[in-house]
Amino acid sequence: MAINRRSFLLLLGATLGTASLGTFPAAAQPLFGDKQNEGGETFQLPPLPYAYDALEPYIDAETMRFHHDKHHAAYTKNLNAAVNKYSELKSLSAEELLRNLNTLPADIRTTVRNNGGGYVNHKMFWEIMSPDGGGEPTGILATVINDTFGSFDNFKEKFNEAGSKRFGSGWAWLVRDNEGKLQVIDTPNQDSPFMQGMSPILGNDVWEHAYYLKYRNNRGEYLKQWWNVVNWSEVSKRFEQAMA
Ligand code: MN3
Repeated sequence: MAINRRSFLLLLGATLGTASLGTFPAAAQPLFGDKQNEGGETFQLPPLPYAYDALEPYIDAETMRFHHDKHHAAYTKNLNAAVNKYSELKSLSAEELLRNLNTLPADIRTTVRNNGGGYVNHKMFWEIMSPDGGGEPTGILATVINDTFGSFDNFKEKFNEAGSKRFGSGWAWLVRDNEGKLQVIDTPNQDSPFMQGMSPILGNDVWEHAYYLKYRNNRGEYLKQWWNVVNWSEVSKRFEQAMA
C-alpha cells in the first residue's frame, strides 16, 4: 500500500509541475496546490457524508478511502483544470457541462466527459449510500418501480444484470429517460446519463476500484451486497427532483 500511495503522490506532483511550469516559478508551487485555482476551485471534492468504515462490512474502509480521496479527488482536479482554460465555462454546473458536451471546446471535450462524469457520478454515489441503508423504497418511488418493472425484486435483478454485463469499467443506473419513464441502463467508463439527456436516480459503480479489495473478481457478489447500503430516502429525493 505504501508503494501505491507513493506512486500516486509522485504522479500527482509530476502532473501539477508540468501544468504550471510555463507560468509559475517551481519554488513557489505548493505541494498540492494548483495555481490556476487559487482563490477557490470551480468544483470541490465533496466530503464523504459518513466515516470511511461506515459502510462496513459491505464496502470496506480502505476501498472507501482510496475511492474518495484518490479517484474522486483526481476527477475533480482534472475537471477543474479543463474548465479553467475557458472562463466562460466556469459558471456552468457539471450537469450542464455534460448535457452540452458537444458544444464544448473540442480540446477539453474528452476530459470533461471522463472527469466531469467521474465528478458527478461519485458525488451522487456517496450520497445514495448510507450506513442506515438497505431495505426497500417506499412511497411514490416504490409504486413507480413496481409499475415499471413488475416488482422490486425484478427491478433489482435487472439492475444487477446491467451491472454484471457491463464489460470492463462503468456504471449501472436507474434513470428517468427522455419520455419521463424509469429505465435501467448501463454506461461505459465515467459516461453520465446526463450525456444522453437522462437524469440519474440511482447508480452503482462497477469499476474494479469500487470492489476489488474486498470482493476480488466477484462483481456479482458486490452487486448483490451493495443493496444493503442503498439510501432509499436520498434516492426518493432524486426521483422526485427528476420527475418534477
Ligand atoms: Mn469509482
